[in-house]
Amino acid sequence: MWRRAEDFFALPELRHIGADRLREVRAEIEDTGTYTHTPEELLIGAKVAWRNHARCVGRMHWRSLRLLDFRHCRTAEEVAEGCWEHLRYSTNGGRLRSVISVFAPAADDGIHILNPQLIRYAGYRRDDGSILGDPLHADLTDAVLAMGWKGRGTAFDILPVVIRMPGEEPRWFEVPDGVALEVPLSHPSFDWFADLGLKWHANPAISNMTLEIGGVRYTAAPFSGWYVGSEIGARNLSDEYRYDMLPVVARHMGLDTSHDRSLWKDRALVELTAAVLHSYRAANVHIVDHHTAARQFVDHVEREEAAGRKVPTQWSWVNPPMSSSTTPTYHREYDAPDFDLRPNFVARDTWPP
Ligand code: NRG
Repeated sequence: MWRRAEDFFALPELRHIGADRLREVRAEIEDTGTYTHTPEELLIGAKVAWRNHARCVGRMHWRSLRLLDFRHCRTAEEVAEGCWEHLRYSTNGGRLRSVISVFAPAADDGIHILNPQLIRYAGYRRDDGSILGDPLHADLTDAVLAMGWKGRGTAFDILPVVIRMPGEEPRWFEVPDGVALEVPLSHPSFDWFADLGLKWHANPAISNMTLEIGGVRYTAAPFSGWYVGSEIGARNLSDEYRYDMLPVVARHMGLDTSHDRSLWKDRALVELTAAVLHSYRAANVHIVDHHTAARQFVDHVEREEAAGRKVPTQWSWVNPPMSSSTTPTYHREYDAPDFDLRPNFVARDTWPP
């Protein structure tokens, strides 16, 4: 623990922290086996973890991260309240802000938010083997149904958040009304599009990654910025194993879906993503298109390199799922992803296993 703490305090961002504080940390580790970050150390650690994370294309904004310090929460109810506060504060009525909410670190087991994100749509298995809603969350939906949750049975039911406190059984908490902002989708020129009844949520709050700072593991540390339109249009609503909407959109567009050469998938993908960007903008919910996000990321990489820092990057993750070759992220190479670099965000196993 001391070795990891020492590495952390050696970061240039923490140069101003004096030898007194280091002695204090060392004494606390000798006494208790761990130590407590000050709010300032926690925020700097979280910002650098973001900057270090090889899969994030939004890293240009790492300096603007805000911290909600929920380390005092002791019960599952208090953790759930903290999650709702995270959603209210970071969604900010549509003017999304980059926020991380940090709960108490793990002694051994730790607090776990078992959902991959704070807002997720249920996927209900039907008798014929098909799924109503988001198939990605069919297992999670089965698990909460088995725990006594009852959904309304629509294609966009928001799942409860499942929280497991150390040594306790998991418990679910319904996301309160008004906390999860959603956007109904329409298209700038296709009048029929709104009748498809599609929508998506405003806030992509990731809740299943552990934040590691200076040897301390924050197993519950949900964070969020804002969506890139293509995450929704070119993945969530279009992947065959998600909402699989391309055939429906293409048919309404009158495209020839009988062979691939008509590029009906490509054309439907563009219009679906255009609808997402149009609808979020019309609803005053912040979102970024993949061209802008890519340009910002490449600017960030160049500025970091000029500052003498590496930018470990996973090429396949920072490139958008559509039109990649029209964005600058496609046409260059990056420092190799370095998932051992600390501080960082570390992925956890999915639940249920
Ligand atoms: N693709 C996922 C969300 C992943 C994180 N994306 C962000 N994060 N934009 C999805 O729900 O589509 N963020 O913190 O802003």
